[in-house]
Amino acid sequence: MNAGCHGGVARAWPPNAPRCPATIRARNPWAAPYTRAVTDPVPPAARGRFITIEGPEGAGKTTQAARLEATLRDRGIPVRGTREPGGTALGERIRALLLAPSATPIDPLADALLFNAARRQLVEEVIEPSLVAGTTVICARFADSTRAYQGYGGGLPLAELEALEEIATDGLQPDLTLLLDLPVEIGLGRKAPDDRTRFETGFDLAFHRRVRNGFLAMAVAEPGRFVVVDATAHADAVAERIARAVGHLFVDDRSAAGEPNRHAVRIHP
Ligand code: ATM
Repeated sequence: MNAGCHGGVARAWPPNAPRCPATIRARNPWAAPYTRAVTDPVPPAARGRFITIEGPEGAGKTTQAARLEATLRDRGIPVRGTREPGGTALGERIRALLLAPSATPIDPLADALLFNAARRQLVEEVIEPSLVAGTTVICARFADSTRAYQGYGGGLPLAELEALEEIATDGLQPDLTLLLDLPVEIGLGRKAPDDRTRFETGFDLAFHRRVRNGFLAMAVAEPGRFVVVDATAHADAVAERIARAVGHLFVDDRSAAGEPNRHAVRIHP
């Protein structure tokens, strides 16, 4: 036995397991250390973490997603940022269709189907391959947005939306969802007039309040997945809160695996 590319504790590995690419450790610092001979079968990269950022309009999701991505990258964590709707060539085209003002009202189920079509392509093309390769994915909006907007906001039955979501995502769930919460009047007030989409021009305040309350209801229902962050705070304070929550995600993971918490220090934004 020699240390190979992974110094640390020796451990048995199944004989037919795939070989470890030499770059695994460099690409994924969370990959478990172990000792092996160069000919030993080695584990695939640990799966990346899937983090989503949700919330009403004007909560600062794009800014905070970019800050978190930079923070994790600085810590040596392989990370990929993306967004919904969008993130793929098809998704960006669907996004343009969805956000453009419409002369006639668009049925909430038509909206939900289009959001899920974009989601399907994003999961298949970007999210799942990244996670499998050991890359953490940060996605600004995901399936909770469909529940909030088309479900709580638009009145579609949640069970119907969950069935669509299951088909579109193959049951993929975020490891952590950061809900950037703020009163809708403040969020909508932050939007520049030339940045308003169909969702600001075509839906009233009551709709956006139902959306916000929907997000909060989901957070209450799934406290293990959601962390609610006060998005009225200064952007630096929001980033600090997010970094704390994300740090816990990695620390808990390492601890659960019985691994030394090499990265169990605070992740500074
Ligand atoms: P962003 O501008 O936050 O990227 O989102 C575009 C809009 O799409 C957003 N509008 N507002 N207000 C919320 C809306 N949306 C849905 O209605 N359902 C969804 O599933 C998603 C992902 C977004």
